[in-house]
Amino acid sequence: MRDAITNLIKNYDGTGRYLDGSAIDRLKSYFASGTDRVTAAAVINANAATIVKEAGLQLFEEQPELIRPGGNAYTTRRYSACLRDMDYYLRYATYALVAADTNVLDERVLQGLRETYNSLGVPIAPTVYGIQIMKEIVKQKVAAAGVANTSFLDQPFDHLTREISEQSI
Ligand SMILES: CCC1=C(C)/C(=C/C2=NC(=C\c3[nH]c(/C=C4\NC(=O)[C@H](C)[C@H]4CC)c(C)c3CCC(=O)O)/C(CCC(=O)O)=C2C)NC1=O
Repeated sequence: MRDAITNLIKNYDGTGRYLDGSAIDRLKSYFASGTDRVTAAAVINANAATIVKEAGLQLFEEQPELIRPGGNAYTTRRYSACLRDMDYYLRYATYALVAADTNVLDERVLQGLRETYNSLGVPIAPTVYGIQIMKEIVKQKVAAAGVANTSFLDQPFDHLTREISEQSI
C-alpha cells in the first residue's frame, strides 16, 4: 500500500535521484491539500451511514428494476450486499483521499472484483452510477464544511468507476 509520499520516494530512490523541482512541487501540493483531505475524512466518518443510505435510495429510485424480482439487488440479502459494497467503496475511497494515492484501491478493492461481479451477475453500470452518486453527496457535504475547492475528491471515486468499467467485458 502506498501514499503520495512513499510513492514519490520510491520513484526517486529507484533512479538514485535527490528530490528535484518537480518532486518539491508535488510535495508542496500534497501538503497544501492536506488539511482539506483530513476535513473530508472527518466529514465522511461522521456521515458514512447517511451517505450510503442516501446514495442507495437514489440509485434504487432511479433504477427500480434492480430491486424487483430478477434484479441483482432483489431479496433482502442481496439488497444488503449491495449497500455493503457501497460502504466498502466509500471507506476505501476515504483511505485513498488521505493517502492522495489510489494504490490502496488497486490492492484492496479492485483486485479480482471483475471475476466476482461477473460470476454473480452484479451489473457494472448501476454500480458505477452508485459510486458517482456517493461522490456528489460527499462533495456537497465537504463543501458545506467549508472546503472551497472540492475537486481533489474526484480522484478515488473516478478511479474506482474507471477501473470497474474497464474491467467489465
Ligand atoms: C473491500 C473489497 C470488497 C468488495 C468491493 C467486495 C464486493 C463483493 N460484492 C459481492 C456481492 C454482491 N454485490 C452486490 C452489489 C450490487 N448489486 C446490484 O444490483 C447493485 C448495482 C450493486 C450495489 C450497488 C450484490 C447484490 C451482491 C450479492 C450477489 C449474490 O450473492 O448473488 C461479493 C460476493 C461475496 C459476498 O456476497 O459477500 C463481493 C466479494 N467484497 C470485498 O471484500
